[in-house]
Amino acid sequence: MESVNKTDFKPRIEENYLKIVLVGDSNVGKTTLLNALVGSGETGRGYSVSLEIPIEIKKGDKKELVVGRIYDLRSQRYFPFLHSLYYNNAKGAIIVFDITDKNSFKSLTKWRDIIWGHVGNIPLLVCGNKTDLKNSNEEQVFQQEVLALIKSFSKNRAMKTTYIELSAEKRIIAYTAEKMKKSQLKDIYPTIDAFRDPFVHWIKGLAKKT
Ligand SMILES: Nc1nc2c(ncn2[C@@H]2O[C@H](COP(=O)(O)OP(=O)(O)OP(=O)(O)O)[C@@H](O)[C@H]2O)c(=O)[nH]1
Ligand SMILES: [Mg+2]
Repeated sequence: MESVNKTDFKPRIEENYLKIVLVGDSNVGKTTLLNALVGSGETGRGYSVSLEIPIEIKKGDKKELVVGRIYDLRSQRYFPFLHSLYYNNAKGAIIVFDITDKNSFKSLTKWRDIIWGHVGNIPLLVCGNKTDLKNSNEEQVFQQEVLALIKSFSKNRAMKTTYIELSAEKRIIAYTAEKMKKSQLKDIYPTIDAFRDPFVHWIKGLAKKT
């Protein structure tokens, strides 16, 4: 008896896109981060490029396919006038700074204000990049400073601001503020999938919230 249409019994899958904007001062490594999440190669051409990270989440008894789409402006310094369009409809934002560049750390508050000014208080993921240069640079930003600032960002917010310290160039995750499984707490993530893990985790949180 194969007459029943089996697809009727599959869980309903809905496709949603979550727009995530990537911001931060020039030269902090935003494009390098996007490329690291892709694994290799080009993410596209034009003034803005995007990367899609599909994830599956459960809402009640229903499964949903959610696609996190991370946008990067190519050399944003040339396109400041695009900002309003760029932020339109964003559901989350990744703010990158360079742990060896204090000014880029000081800019975090500016970026938060720009984002929240355009689209309201969407969740933020802060990335401290270039952790591979930590030991060779005395000007570095200390983790306690970052965590204190992030805590202040998280006050009275539905979703806490998260912190990840990483090297986009070497594809290393050095620290995540989120509690993760023990197997994921190694200093060096050997594969692309593992490098993506904390990002996927954050996007899942975003998807559940929206
Ligand atoms: N050592 C080290 N260098 C990095 C890392 N990530 C990026 N860089 C370098 O930093 C420079 C800037 O990187 P980009 O990814 O172009 O920076 P961006 O934020 O996209 O810059 P704009 O597009 O101009 O805003 C490049 O020379 C990268 O090779 C990292 O994790 N470690
Ligand atoms: Mg760039």
